[in-house]
Amino acid sequence: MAIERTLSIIKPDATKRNLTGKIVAKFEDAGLRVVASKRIALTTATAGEFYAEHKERGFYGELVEYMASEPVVVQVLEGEGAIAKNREVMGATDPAQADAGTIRKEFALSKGENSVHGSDSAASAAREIAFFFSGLELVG
Ligand code: 3AN
Repeated sequence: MAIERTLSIIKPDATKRNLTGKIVAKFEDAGLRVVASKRIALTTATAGEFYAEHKERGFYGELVEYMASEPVVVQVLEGEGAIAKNREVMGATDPAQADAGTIRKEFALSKGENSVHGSDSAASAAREIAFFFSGLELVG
C-alpha cells in the first residue's frame, strides 16, 4: 500500500477535556506519524469555509459555531494507507455506532462533538492539508 498523508483535527470537545495526547497516542499506536501539527483557534468564517461541502445540511450552523468554540489541533498524519487507517482509528461518526477501541467510542460525546475529523478521500486530504499547512510546514 502507498504511503499517504491525511488531515486530522482534534476538535474542541477533546482539546477542552485535555485529551490531545491520548488521541495522538491512538494514531501513533496504529502506525501513523505526525508530520505537521499546530493548535489554533478557528474563526466561524474559517470553519465555515473548511466545511463548505456541508453547507446545505441542517447541522452546518451548529457545526461551524462548535468548531470555533475552543481551540483545535490540526495535524498531518503520514503512513501506509493513512487516509483509511485514520478513519478506522477514529471510528464511526456517531459514537454509539463506533467500534470498541476507536477514538470516537472512547472519547466522543455525540455525533457533533465527536472529538476528531479525518479526511475521507485522497482529494479531500490534498485540499484539507493545503487549507491549513504550507509545504514548508510538512516535515516527514
Ligand atoms: P465524518 O466526520 O465521520 O466524516 P461527516 O463528513 O458526515 O462525518 O460529517 C462531518 C461532521 O459534521 C462530523 N464530524 C460531525 O462533527 C458533524 N455532523 C455530522 N452529522 C451530524 C449530526 N447529525 N449532527 C451534528 N453534527 C453532525
